[in-house]
Amino acid sequence: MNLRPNVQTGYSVCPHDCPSACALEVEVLDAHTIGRVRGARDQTYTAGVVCEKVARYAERVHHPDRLLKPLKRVGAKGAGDWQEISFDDALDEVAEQFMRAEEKFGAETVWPYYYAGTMGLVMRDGLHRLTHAKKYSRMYDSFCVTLAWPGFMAGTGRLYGPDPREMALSDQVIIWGTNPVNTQVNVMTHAVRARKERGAKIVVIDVYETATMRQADTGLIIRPGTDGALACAIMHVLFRDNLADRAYMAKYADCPDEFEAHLDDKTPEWAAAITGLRVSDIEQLARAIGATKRTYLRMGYGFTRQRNGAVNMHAVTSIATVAGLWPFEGGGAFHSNSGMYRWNKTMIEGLDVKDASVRYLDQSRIGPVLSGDPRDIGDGPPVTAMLFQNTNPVSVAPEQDKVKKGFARDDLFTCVHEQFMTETAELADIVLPATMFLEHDDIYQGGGHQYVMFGGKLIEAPGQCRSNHDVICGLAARLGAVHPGFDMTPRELIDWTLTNSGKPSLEELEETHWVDCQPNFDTSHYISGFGHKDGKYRFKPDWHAVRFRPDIGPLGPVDDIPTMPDFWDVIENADDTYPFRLATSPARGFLNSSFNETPTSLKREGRPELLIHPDDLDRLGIFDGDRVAVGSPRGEIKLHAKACSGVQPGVVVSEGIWPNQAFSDGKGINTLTACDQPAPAGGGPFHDNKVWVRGSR
Ligand SMILES: Nc1nc2c(c(=O)[nH]1)N[C@H]1C(S)=C(S)[C@@H](COP(=O)(O)OP(=O)(O)OC[C@H]3O[C@@H](n4cnc5c(=O)[nH]c(N)nc54)[C@H](O)[C@@H]3O)O[C@H]1N2
Ligand SMILES: Nc1nc2c(c(=O)[nH]1)N[C@H]1C(S)=C(S)[C@@H](COP(=O)(O)OP(=O)(O)OC[C@H]3O[C@@H](n4cnc5c(=O)[nH]c(N)nc54)[C@H](O)[C@@H]3O)O[C@H]1N2
Ligand code: SF4
Ligand SMILES: [Mo]
Repeated sequence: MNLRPNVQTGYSVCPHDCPSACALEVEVLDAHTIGRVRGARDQTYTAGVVCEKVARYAERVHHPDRLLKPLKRVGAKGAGDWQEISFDDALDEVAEQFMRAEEKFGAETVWPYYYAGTMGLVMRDGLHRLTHAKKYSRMYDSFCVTLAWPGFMAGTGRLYGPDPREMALSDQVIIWGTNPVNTQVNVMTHAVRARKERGAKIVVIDVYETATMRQADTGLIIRPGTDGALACAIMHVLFRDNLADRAYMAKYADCPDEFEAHLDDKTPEWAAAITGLRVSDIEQLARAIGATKRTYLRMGYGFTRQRNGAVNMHAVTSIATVAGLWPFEGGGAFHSNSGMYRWNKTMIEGLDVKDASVRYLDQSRIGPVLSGDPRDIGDGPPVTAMLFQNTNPVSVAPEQDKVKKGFARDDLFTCVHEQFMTETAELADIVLPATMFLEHDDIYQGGGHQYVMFGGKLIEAPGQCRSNHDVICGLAARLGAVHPGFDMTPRELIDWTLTNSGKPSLEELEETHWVDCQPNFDTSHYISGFGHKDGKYRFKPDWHAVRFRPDIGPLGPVDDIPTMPDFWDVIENADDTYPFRLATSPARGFLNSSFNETPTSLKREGRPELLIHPDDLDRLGIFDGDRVAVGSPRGEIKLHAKACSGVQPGVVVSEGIWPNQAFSDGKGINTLTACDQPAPAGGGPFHDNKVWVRGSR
């Protein structure tokens, strides 16, 4: 989209939970209003491109349903009866309820709960400061990355990789278990550039024919949770056909001979039976990798949202070591650059007042936690008071039946700080209106790229909206929480954090808008060694040592993890009662539960649907468009069937996190998903569900 030359523009950053973290140029029409939004052209990763939903951000900022005033519940929970109150009265009320809860049960009864609705460091992570200063229960942030990151780091010892812009210099880009056309559009910019300029091939591996796969040269539709088998068979062929880079491994890997022997029976035939792929497709992909040093494995989160997800991530990453791809420009394996920024977050998060003896509760297990599950609560106090920022668990958290039951508890007080009346806000006692990113200052980092960026306040907030920082500081003052961070402005916090993390000052960053933090070529490509002490890649990781948070875990059946890459069969396999496997993949128009309020997104997505193979429809006597019931061991929902030949029989896919209310019975997709803390660090196995499907009136 072109910006109009006669309109003032400002620089900003997309704050949403997306690895692309796009640098933005925003038309500022007046002190309260924005116009068009476009990707910043001079930021070399964004390169002028943003997704559709953010190009239309005016729809969200100026949405008629934005929360503008604090509200206090007057009727029953969830009945929708609210009374307007002043912001100060609302904060007084929250503080009083927190103090009362603390008096009764101790500080750990209060559980501040947040996530990445904004990725700004100050507004996302500031809630920790209140948690630590007050010794409230800590939250273990397991929704998203805890299966993926440990899997990558198990092998490499670090969480970063070859410069993502090098995808454009690659001869083969393998987009593995991510759907960037939907979820991080800029991957496509660089992958497609490689195809245009170098004739590179694009390969996509997913459980159904995604929009990304439709743009690929080769698409492999795999059974959910079986990527470890595919990776092993690829590496088997590399060894078998002398395409493995033995010289590279001799220098850079821990146990190549042992690994070769381990892979001996992991044949393409073996993997074909597990993955549902053709032997010839596996052989062909393996040979293409063996013949192409400039192969860039771009690994997403999607294929790790399985109970064996960390093992699968490690297995796929290992391909780059067996084939010796790492040293080459445009080659190697990339998942995230999140580990390279080396922030000092003491001031933002209050790390200096953190007490390691305070319990943590697992974000994904909010349902069981609120049900008082002894596995989570143990001998500790029940959770009776909560504050939510940047997250909408009453849509996005697994085991929704338990989540909703928990929120309905009369002895639970909740304050939700939000931009919209989400399903979580609907069940709150106090709702506070929040600013959007264009209305406050923050800094952001790329996960899928390498920039740190400043997004300054460009317009005034509407109504009484306050930033997360304002709310946290307002509560801290009332609760007697002490930390210098509560007395700083967001700009001061940003400047402190930048300068204490070896980055340019805020003043400099405002001038340049962004700073490139990619480590040098030899470091990014692990030429100067992998992140482990001996500098070697681990085919045989110490899974006990692989943590997401150093003070938490390991979790799950870590001792059962196979010692080397394998198909680890701990997924929720289909059986007679639950004959299908369900993945709950992202919708293009929504971002998690965000944007499910904007008109163009709603129009694009239509209604909740279940993609199912036509043969399965026939077998079940169901027609395209029929209403169907779907059940997992956790619960049952109703939505509409959509015939899809781009999925294996026996596998079903439902795109998007719609509100529960968008489904016929008021039960959304996460009614079906689970939270049983897979090894080694927990996490949401959102795409790993066994289900039955039946016709339904
Ligand atoms: N439009 C849009 N953008 C988003 C989001 C969104 O909801 N909508 N969510 C944002 C967030 S929070 C995140 S973390 C990122 C995540 O973005 P991604 O890394 O892309 O991860 P997912 O969105 O979980 O899933 C990606 C793909 O993995 C596929 N998949 C599921 N199981 C398997 C499997 O076992 N093997 C393989 N090979 N593929 C599998 C899914 O079908 C899906 O197409 O995207 C962000 N961007
Ligand atoms: N079925 C299924 N469920 C999933 C997933 C899946 O693939 N399938 N993906 C999972 C993943 S990866 C993730 S990350 C989670 C994400 O789930 P959520 O954490 O709920 O993610 P978002 O929808 O990105 O953001 C939540 C809310 O943050 C609010 N918000 C944004 N900015 C601010 C701010 O500055 N202040 C305040 N106070 N609020 C703000 C938005 O209005 C939005 O309602 O969902 C998980 N749930
Ligand atoms: S692609 Fe991701 S980071 Fe970029 S504008 Fe869209 S949601 Fe934001
Ligand atoms: Mo996520």
